[in-house]
Amino acid sequence: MTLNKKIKLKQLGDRRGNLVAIESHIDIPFDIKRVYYIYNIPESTPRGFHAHKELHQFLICVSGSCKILMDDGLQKHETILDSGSEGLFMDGMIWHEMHDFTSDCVLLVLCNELYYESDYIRDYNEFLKLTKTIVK
Ligand code: T46
Repeated sequence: MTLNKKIKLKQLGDRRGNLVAIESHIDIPFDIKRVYYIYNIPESTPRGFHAHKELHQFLICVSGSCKILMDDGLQKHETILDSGSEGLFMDGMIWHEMHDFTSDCVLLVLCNELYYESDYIRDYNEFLKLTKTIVK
């Protein structure tokens, strides 16, 4: 299974600047139910360190850059998000960490579900145990 599910988004910009539109089931493979964004991250402050049981997300760095480390229990992959016209699709059961946020980073995240803390796995050993019960 590939962990690097980057999707290129169509740039609709012109000489007045950039514009990117994201439509459910056209540009990303789910209905958008929630949007959140992360910004103003202090230097050298990592975030994440969890997996979601079910949640599907699409992450776009609309300003600046950050690194995303993904781990499915078998393999790890790190990627850089640094473009407003490209996003990373992440389905459930991927342990992820975000590192090296630039001071101007704004990480926009689109989700297919509302916020449920019960969907988070915040303990890495518990995550590993659960991945062993799933046939990939
Ligand atoms: C993820 C990565 C990429 C809410 O109340 N509602 C929300 O929709 C979200 C996303 C968070 N929260 C609360 C939960 C915590 O008390 O906001 C607080 C900070 O969340 P957290 O520590 O989980 O933040 P990150 O940056 O570690 O993780 C976030 C998302 O929570 C997570 O789903 O995949 O970004």
